Amino acid sequence: MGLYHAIQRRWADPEALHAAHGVRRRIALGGESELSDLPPGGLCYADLELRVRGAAGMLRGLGLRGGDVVALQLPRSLALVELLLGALGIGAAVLLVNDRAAVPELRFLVEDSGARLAVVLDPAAVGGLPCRVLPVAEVRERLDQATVVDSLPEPDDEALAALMYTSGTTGRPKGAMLSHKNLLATIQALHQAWGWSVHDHLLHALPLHHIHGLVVAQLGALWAGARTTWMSRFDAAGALTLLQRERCTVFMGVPTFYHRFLSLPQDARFDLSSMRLFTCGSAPLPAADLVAFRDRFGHTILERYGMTECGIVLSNPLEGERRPGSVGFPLPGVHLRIVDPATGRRCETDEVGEIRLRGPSVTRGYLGRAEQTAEALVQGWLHTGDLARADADGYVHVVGRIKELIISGGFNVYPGEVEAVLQQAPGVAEAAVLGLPDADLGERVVAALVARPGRLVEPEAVLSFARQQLAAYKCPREVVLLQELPRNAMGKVQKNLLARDWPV
Ligand code: MLC
Ligand code: AMP
Repeated sequence: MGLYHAIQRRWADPEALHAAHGVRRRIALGGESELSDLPPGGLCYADLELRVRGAAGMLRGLGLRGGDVVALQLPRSLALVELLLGALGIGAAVLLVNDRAAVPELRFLVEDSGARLAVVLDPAAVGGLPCRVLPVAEVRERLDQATVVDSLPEPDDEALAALMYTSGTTGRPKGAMLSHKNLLATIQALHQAWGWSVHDHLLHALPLHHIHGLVVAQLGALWAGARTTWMSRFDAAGALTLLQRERCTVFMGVPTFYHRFLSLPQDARFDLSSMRLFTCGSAPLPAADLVAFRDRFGHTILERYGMTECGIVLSNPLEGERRPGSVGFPLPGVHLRIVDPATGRRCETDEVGEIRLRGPSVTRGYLGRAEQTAEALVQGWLHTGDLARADADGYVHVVGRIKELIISGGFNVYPGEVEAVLQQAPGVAEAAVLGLPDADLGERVVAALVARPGRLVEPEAVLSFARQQLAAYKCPREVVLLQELPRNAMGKVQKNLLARDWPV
């Protein structure tokens, strides 16, 4: 089953969507498009489908075929959805790129993925790479003039649908290969578990280049035949105002979103009576925030756990207790083990071990990275690098990580990637990057630097160098200069000491 074909069949089948009059006349997408390419009242499903078939025609016209990779670096827009579904429709795979990625990040992704076509904001950024380049500025006109394709042969469900890049411990990101089947498994499991229906109305404020905003939120809503209202940049008061005004039913966020709701003045009041579901994930939601949100806004946030490599795999229940500090239970079809990472022994109740998973949503590996694939996937089990315990009722609680990962505002930051950049900054000999607790962002990125002998290091110069190389959320918020980094007997930098004594 191809992902677009499966979605399209649902739109065509009113029974499947429990809609007496069919879903096609309903509004699919509305709200703020950063390219201003949505009609004022939003776009209905029938029109969206026609446009996707136009995008398929345009992509074919540019020489794209099944199996090719298309890199899409577009801001939130109808064009992005058309190209995404059009590419899937012709059996091509998509690579979604942050529209605020730094130039070296974008170049790396386009090159590493072997993209045949790159739709990018600034064509100069990918100059010299062996792919066809289409500037975003030209996309709308091309899509509007495209010839609609009638017949789209269905890709195999094992075919590559998306390359989703996630960083590694040693610097460069690696592309998790997700098949049509992988993505469908997440979408279908959540459709059941979260009770999506054609009557739902999602307020969408997450970035569209990650599994959360793209698959869980956007494709989840399109699969359901629900309505989506877009918000281009999240702001807390604006989001609650929209939930109230648009009578939305579903909202999905990272913990920072909820922290910002709770930081609004106490006298800010919103009518959230239309809402049926607030979900949270991508980083740990403090139990206190779940409780405070319930007390103040009258809704119990449903926390769930996932990872690019496997989609969403654990979730608190829709009906029944949503336990604060817990990510709930495995979704149907997901096999979970919590094991002692050193021995592989299964942990007892309340004993902390690594989360290992297997199931239909789990990636087959990283593009062109056999070694890292073999480390992450052992006999079909995904080693997540996250630490958790299951309580006596089976609720899973994520308690930490084995992997060196900072999650800031719900975005993953790999210290190794940032250190590699900082070490090339003027005058810098060594860099250690770590995450410190932060009420708003969960964790904030900070760096300790050591200068080259006889060289002066200007923190401002280092930061502006980093800004050229890295997306803003990866750049350190604080920098300290040290004579040397604390190391253990093995020579390994003791980041725990840096964190304990910060600002060292
Ligand atoms: C924000 N920043 C970005 C960015 N969005 N930088 C590059 N690309 C983007 N898309 C930068 C801001 O410019 C700022 O840097 C810094 O991040 C911190 O942001 P802030 O100024 O404090 O706030 P804000 O810009 O409002 O961003 C906060 C946020 C954002 C919460 C809105 O972090 C966000 O959208 N987070 C969602 C992340 C997400 O969707 N993750 C899902 C991963 S999938 P500066 O220097 O300009 O101040 C996954 C699997 C799963 O994990 O389980 O879901
Ligand atoms: P990514 O690689 O961007 O998909 O991020 C996946 C990582 O986010 C996981 O390995 C976890 O560390 C983290 N994560 C996602 N959801 C949760 C959650 N609800 N609680 C704690 N950590 C989470």
